[in-house]
Amino acid sequence: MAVVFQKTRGLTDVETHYCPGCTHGIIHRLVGEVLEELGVLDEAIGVAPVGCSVLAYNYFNCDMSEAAHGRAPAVATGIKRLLPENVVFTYQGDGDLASIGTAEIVHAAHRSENITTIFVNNAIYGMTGGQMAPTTMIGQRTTTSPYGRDAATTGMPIKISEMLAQVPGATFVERVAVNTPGNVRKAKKAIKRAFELQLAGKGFGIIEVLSTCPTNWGLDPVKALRWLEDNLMVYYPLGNFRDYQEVENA
Ligand SMILES: Cc1ncc(C[n+]2csc(CCOP(=O)(O)OP(=O)(O)O)c2C)c(N)n1
Ligand code: SF4
Repeated sequence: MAVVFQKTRGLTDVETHYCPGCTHGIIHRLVGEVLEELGVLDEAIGVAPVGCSVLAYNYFNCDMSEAAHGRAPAVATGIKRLLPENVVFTYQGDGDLASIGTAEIVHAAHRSENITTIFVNNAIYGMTGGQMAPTTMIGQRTTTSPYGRDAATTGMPIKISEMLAQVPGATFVERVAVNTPGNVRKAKKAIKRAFELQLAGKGFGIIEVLSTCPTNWGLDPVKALRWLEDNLMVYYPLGNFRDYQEVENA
């Protein structure tokens, strides 16, 4: 019988620990599929963050390293410089990348390290119990903003993609979401493009993926997808902010 669908070889057979309805799993699968389709699973080295995806090193079917909180781009820099023929990526949450790791990601982009970053923005610190992140929405209730995030005391949510699109060394910047089948397909396309650019030696690429955290948002999985669409996608518009061709023609 013809096989019409099978799980990607890019992921191991380990059952993930993610909560029901959490979209970390979809993003893992897209990265795994892309690595498999590009035929680079044997050359790929991922760097796992601190956060809910800390165990990503058990799930991706390639070599993996763990980095201290926020330091994945620095660890990936070392790996890629030592092993330039390998395909190196970081997988980081918004607490990891946009809070404690802000310096690392900005400088990795500035240096145009030839690495790919998968940035999972779920607008909250998931693993540690739902604290406010720099990406939390204004008015969003979290365990550390029980009355809702207040711009007067915490500023506005940080727009990482828009910020990095200003950095000359960032050669690919795109924001995607995984809330509908159509958007999942677009997300995969963006992830593939970023890895292709790395293979061509074109420098730093980042894909920001708007993701859900039903557990800490206090919503069921379907309502979480709606909340993502009605809130995150409004403040964080989807789209490509930078592609290598523009950089080349600038
Ligand atoms: C230096 C340091 N500070 C704080 C922590 C605690 N900590 C672990 S995970 C985490 C939040 C992770 O949130 P995010 O990156 O958004 O990932 P998510 O869990 O939502 O996927 C924090 C604050 C830590 N481990 N190390
Ligand atoms: S706490 Fe949130 S981000 Fe973490 S696995 Fe559960 S739903 Fe996903």
